[in-house]
Amino acid sequence: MSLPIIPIITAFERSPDGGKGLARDMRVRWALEEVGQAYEVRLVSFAAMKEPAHRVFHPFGQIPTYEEGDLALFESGAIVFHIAERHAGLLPDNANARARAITWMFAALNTVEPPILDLQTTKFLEGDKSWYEQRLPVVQNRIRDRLSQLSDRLGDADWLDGAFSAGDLMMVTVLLRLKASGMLGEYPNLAAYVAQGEARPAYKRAFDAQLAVFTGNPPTV
Ligand code: GTB
Repeated sequence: MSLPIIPIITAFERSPDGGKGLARDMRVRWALEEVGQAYEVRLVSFAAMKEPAHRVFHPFGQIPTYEEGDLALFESGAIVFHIAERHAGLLPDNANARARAITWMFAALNTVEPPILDLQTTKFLEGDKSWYEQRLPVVQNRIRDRLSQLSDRLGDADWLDGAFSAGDLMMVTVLLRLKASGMLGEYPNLAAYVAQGEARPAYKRAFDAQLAVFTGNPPTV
């Protein structure tokens, strides 16, 4: 009888967000918690991330990574998709509904996240540029376009397409990066959508686990 494989993920040894759950290991932790899969975490420093030992797992020297026996993955979207494919609970059984949930995962990563990342880049890396004050509202309005479209589609539904899915998990984690900006508050249904995601027990367990990296002694491997 073979022992069950416990996946190992990587996360920041010291996340720049101070434990707010904004780094991308959070979406992987959340997915694992949703499906009830135990996992271990290997914490890596910024320096270690760039070393060959980590680049074997992540060619771009980043977190998160995912190891499961002889399978090694990187890219949070691919990792969450893998978890959702291998376990029940994050993708519907119906083939069309499943395809739509996967579509929402891609929409979160390819359509909604890029302008949000642009805002972070603008704020944190371009604040000293002469054109910063002109660029900031342009970037913010690109986000508002996406939020407004997403808000229209969500309407008063709880989730994007029926039951909670990996598409919602991904979208909520992407939108959470806007929390500090106050922009989510301009779209009450999106703010409620995100709050509903955060209220899920699996989200809370994942959040607490990453916060423990800052406040206590997280389990390490
Ligand atoms: N496309 C990849 C994925 O989805 O997995 C992107 C991975 C990525 O950007 N990883 C970041 C990283 O390793 C951490 S999550 N950065 C280190 C490096 O590139 O050297 C991005 C992130 C970082 C910090 C905050 N924060 O402080 O709030 C939030 C998100």
